[in-house]
Amino acid sequence: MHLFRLIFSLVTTCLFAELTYSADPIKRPNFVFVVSEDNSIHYLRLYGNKLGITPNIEQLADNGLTFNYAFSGAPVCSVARTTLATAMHAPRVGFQYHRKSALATLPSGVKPWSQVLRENGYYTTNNAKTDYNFKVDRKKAWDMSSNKATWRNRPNNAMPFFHMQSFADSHESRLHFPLKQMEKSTKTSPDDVVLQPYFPDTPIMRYTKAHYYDRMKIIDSHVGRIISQLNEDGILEDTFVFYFGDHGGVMPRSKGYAYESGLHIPLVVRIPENFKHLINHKRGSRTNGFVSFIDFGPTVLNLASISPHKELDGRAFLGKSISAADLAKRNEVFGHADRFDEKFDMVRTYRKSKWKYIRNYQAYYADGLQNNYRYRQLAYDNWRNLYRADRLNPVQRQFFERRPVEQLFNLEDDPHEINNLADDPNHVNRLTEMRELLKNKMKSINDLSFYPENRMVSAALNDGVAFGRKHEKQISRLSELADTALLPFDEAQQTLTKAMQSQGALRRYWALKVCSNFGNKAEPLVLAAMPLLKDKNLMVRVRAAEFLGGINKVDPMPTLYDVVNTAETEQELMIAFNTIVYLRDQVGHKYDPKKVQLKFNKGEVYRRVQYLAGTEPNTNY
Ligand SMILES: [Ca+2]
Repeated sequence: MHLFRLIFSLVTTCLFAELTYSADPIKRPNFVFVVSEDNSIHYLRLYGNKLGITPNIEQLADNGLTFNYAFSGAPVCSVARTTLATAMHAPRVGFQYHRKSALATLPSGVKPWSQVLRENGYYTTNNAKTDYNFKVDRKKAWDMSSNKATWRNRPNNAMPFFHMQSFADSHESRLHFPLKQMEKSTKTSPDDVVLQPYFPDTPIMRYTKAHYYDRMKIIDSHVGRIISQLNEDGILEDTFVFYFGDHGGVMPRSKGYAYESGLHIPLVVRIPENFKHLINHKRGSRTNGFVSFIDFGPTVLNLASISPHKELDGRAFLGKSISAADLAKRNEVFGHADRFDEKFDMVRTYRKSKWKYIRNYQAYYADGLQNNYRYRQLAYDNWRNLYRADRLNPVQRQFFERRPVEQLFNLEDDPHEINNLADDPNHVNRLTEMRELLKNKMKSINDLSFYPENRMVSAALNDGVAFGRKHEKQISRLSELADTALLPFDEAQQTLTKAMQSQGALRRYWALKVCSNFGNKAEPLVLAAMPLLKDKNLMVRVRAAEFLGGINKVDPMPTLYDVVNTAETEQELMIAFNTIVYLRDQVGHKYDPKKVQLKFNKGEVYRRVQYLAGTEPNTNY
């Protein structure tokens, strides 16, 4: 009997080995992504911040390549993670809103690249966060996606794998502590932290930052544990380990904002001994080459010798045919920020080397506009209270005031993006260059944010890329109209007047947004805008009320009550309520909740309703 078992076992082992060999004749590397939530480079010693002591990540860097300039594309989870999973720019496909109010379908033939790996013989696992803004069959994208997923479950040890592991110990929610928490001391001393210059120097700010450094130490211990597991399994030197943050964060003015604090993430790639021939960098080195989340998928596919789909936006930054010198030459990156929960924005950024250009399409909304989730962090509340008490200097006040339509920063001199050079005559040429670079990028992707979210959801999400191509001219014309905000007002006036009288609702809509960007300067257009308070298109009415109420020419609320009582979709209601909060909090109009009876009152809409009624549960006190 024993002999039989032995023979059976030998036969099956040989057979199995034979099958494995024929299915996978070339040994291919494994990949592990270790992802920490919500942290920018600003919390790591590896990036020059001495309180960010993370020895395991540093050891990874000693055995790998550190990217001085890695970016997440968007400064928030679902948009960034969707960009990572698809290798496509979110506003090109229709997954730029967080959280999504509807899921986008990927263009025909495009799959999440984890699925492509899987179809090419990889065992693929995700533990566990997905947060995708597109339709996906998770059973096809991953062999396992849950908090039990691990490479250790693969059917045989010869099978190459891709494992993605997310850690939430550095997530924003970890800073949603009550005031009482500050009685407990932090490992990092609050006295030692250096606050960003736009923060008031308060005990809450200092404690929050010290506490976050402590959270990063926990992340570091998780990184160490993953490395130990790979070592125990004898596969560390067969595995590329990528450590990175899923986007920046997470003190105020980082997560949710397209500043470097929201976009500039740490990235270290450990180079395994057995595959170092694929990499043109020495272990322990650093690169200045710019890489972004769209590039991660193509990079993994390249290292696994798989060709990416031609629709993907990213390009590989490691692997055969990519030299260290070529990578170092990459110095441009595109960023975007749209709606975050119930708070709307449309910001596009372009960075080239040390120059950062920001285009605020709704510059009249202050960065600090209410977002219930953000304001659960005491530091936000603390900052806003001091603003209201008029106890801040101009740099600290900016967060709560309207923004310039365009901003230009020299990040080498001004890493915190507080000294806007867009109006500086010495930088006219640079401004023009950066403006063109961004404009070309946005045109090349047919940016779908030129449609209000309700329109995008109803018309574009079946295939955003195809929709964008079909409507390329319309998007381009809307972009030109939006850019009249960059002209002196008297040069823009005629175009805006004409657009307000256009048959096209989108032109009327954008003309009014541009007027809001001009603010009081657009007073000569008040009469032309008045009839649009009764426009047949609800969203045009919202923008008319926003412009005219924004400069105190009308009481905008009756128009807005009428809109929210008529609107039927979540997207229309979210847009209208965002305007209501802006007009109430920032401009000072009175809002009466009793005038409102909604057909839809859930999710993000409900958050606004709660906030406006003063019943938003504040967990802090
Ligand atoms: Ca996140």
